[in-house]
Amino acid sequence: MTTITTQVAIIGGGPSGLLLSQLLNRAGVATVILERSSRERVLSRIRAGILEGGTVQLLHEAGVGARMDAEGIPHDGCNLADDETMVHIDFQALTGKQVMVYGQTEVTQDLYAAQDQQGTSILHEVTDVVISDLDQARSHVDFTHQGLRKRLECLYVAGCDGFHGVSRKTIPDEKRREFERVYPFGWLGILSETPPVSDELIYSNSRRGFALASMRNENLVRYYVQVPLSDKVEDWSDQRFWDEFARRIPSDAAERLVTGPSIEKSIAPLRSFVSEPLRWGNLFLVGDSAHIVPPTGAKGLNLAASDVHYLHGALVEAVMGKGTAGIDDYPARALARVWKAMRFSWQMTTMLHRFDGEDAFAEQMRKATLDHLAHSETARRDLAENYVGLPF
Ligand code: RFL
Ligand code: PHB
Repeated sequence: MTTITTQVAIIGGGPSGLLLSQLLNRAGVATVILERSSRERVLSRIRAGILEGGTVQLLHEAGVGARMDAEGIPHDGCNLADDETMVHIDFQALTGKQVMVYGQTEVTQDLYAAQDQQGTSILHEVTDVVISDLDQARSHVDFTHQGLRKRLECLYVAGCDGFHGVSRKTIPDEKRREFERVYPFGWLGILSETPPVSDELIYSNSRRGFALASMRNENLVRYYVQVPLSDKVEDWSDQRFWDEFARRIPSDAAERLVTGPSIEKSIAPLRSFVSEPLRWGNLFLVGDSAHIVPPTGAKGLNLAASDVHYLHGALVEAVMGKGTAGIDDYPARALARVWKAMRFSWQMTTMLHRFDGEDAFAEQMRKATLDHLAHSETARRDLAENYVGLPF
């Protein structure tokens, strides 16, 4: 069996794995990335759109900020609405901070380009990954690539393989504690080459259910509607989507709505999930492999970035023989931030969605929350502080 030696083996070539690898390489640490899908498939997934300031800064640190600076759109605020009210959350005035509209696809593409330049070995379409010897000085990752069984020998393993990956499951069941909330609805999202209905995002809690108007650039929109989990993409023609979306956003926005063919359409279930511990011997879980948030707070990709922030410097120190204090602290530092983003994402989800079978009390609570936001600068500042991202 071929054995490849490296310092840090990275399972998963999504944003977490690529960003961690890029930062480690720039600090002189060698990595190999194992990715289950082809590069084209990774780049075809349409996901996050909003980057916190801390994420933007970390991408600069990784040397991948140039295209983001040129093509990303800084946003100073967003809007929360119901059928009667629209509340503007002015991030800039309330916190002095902004967020950046720049798609996850673009971030991933920039990271692949940078990793190619570094000459990092990224093996695609890898299967049957088995992680072992995590309590030994040298750990191993066995896998199949191009029909051959191969072995990676390394000092540390980073589990960046998302919710369905193998890394988390390498930790024995009886040693893992999982916290989960599955929401009884999903988001149907479309991408369409049309101008945005509004300069800023609109999160709309209508009587017909939630809708979100987001964007990627001045001629590319990303719009979502809340749908029952039983719905299939095939149930939603473009016409049905546009009709429903127009009825769920504030009427003045609906009047400005420009429709067109969708170029992508998909349904994502909503879930809150945390798995502890984040460390098992020489294995560290990063990003969606350890935690999932519902997208209502735009936090998933940003949490992946904050995990990478905490871990990369700590791994550099450990690999360079400068001590293990950093990697020992990683789980506690990362989780403290993760749980606060969990709380915010859960609160935004509860505030903005209709739950099947809910009573009139739940509806009044949502109305009162929005009314409170409309009249209290303190409440708006609290929301803004969380939305732009708590400090790393
Ligand atoms: P990923 O992106 O899932 O990447 C994991 C990679 O690992 C590979 N993999 C394996 N490789 C080798 N061996 C195995 N056994 C493997 N199993 C899996 C996979 O092929 C994949 O390439 O996790 P990562 O890198 O941690 O990144 C996390 C983010 O992708 C995720 O948190 C965000 O997309 C969440 N999210 C949002 N986050 C934000 O910060 N802002 C947003 O506005 C936002 N909007 C969203 C979102 C997620 C959404 N969906 C579809 C869940 C909107 C949506 C609709
Ligand atoms: C997106 O643009 O895809 C997006 C924006 C904000 C969210 C979720 C998704 O909260």
